[in-house]
Amino acid sequence: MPANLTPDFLAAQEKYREAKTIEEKIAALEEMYATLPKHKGTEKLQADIKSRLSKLRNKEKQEGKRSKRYDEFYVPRHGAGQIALVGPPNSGKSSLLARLTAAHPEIAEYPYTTRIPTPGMMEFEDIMIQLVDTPPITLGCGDRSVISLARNADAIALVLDASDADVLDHIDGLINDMGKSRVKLTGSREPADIYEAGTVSRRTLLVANKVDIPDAQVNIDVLVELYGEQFTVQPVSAVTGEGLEDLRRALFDTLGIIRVYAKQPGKPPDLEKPFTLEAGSTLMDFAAAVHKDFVRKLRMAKAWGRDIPDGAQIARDHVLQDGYIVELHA
Ligand SMILES: Nc1nc2c(ncn2[C@@H]2O[C@H](COP(=O)(O)OP(=O)(O)OP(=O)(O)O)[C@@H](O)[C@H]2O)c(=O)[nH]1
Ligand SMILES: [Mg+2]
Repeated sequence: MPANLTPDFLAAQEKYREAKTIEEKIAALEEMYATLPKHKGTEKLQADIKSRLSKLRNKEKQEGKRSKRYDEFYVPRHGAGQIALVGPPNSGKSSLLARLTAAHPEIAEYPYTTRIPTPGMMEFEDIMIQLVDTPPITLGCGDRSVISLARNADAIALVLDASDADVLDHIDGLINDMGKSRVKLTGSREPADIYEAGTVSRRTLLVANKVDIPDAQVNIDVLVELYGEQFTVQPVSAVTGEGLEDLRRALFDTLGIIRVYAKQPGKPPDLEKPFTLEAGSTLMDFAAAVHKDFVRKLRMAKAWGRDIPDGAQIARDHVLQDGYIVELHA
């Protein structure tokens, strides 16, 4: 590996590693190529990037030729994160999307109403989170297109009809079907790490909908008993609105992100538009998000947050918390 790779290149390489879709991979490789110093020492790397790019472009063309259904199941990510609402027929996925966002999905008392994914933006305090309503998953049939959408999302909300006597079969079946397609559902308390080669983990929230129906509470008690250790179970009613505000926060928590507010020296902080970072991010991750030049130029930083004295100077590897205000000095 040539020693003189620039921070821009390394940042693009990191993007490539994290890229989930072909489009994201191509964009990251193009950026890697553009930021790679072109000299004899990097010739092999240049060739390697070019060959990966051409393979991915071919693959993109091939997939473009597939049916329209494929495209309809790719939902570009917007806002601070994307959460797929997944579940059995009639559990209330579309009703929840309609309640939490400005989207107008079709809602009906018969099953299999939703045919294609429908996105909507949910406000949570000062950020927007994208929710994607999906067609129902029929147990055992492992609908590949919904599962691959869930795999591409940042997190998953399993929407269950808590009043349904078969709710336990549904959750077992969903976890099983996802597992067969190599998507491991993890609770919000576990690290969302790669589980094993070829398998991705996705943080998952269990949404127990229809709590307004009298039979629901007994089932929720059993759900909490069996799955409450691993997953957060959020009771809600899309009809009465009970639990909806708690659901917004639970969805935010499931994403595993923090909000950090930038402050320029001598000016008040920008409390309107936080940066969103993965939980566990450090000062340097924040600096890179504000501007790539800060990765090289940062001299020191002051911060305000619940676990530190006001304006404390923090180290480069200091782990930031949700709500931090950070002042970077170049
Ligand atoms: N009582 C009650 N009914 C609900 C609730 N949420 C949804 N429903 C009803 O359940 C039925 C199905 O709702 P949808 O939102 O279409 O369910 P879905 O999961 O999107 O259904 P598919 O698209 O077929 O998978 C509709 O008749 C809704 O009015 C709820 O919290 N309480
Ligand atoms: Mg629906």
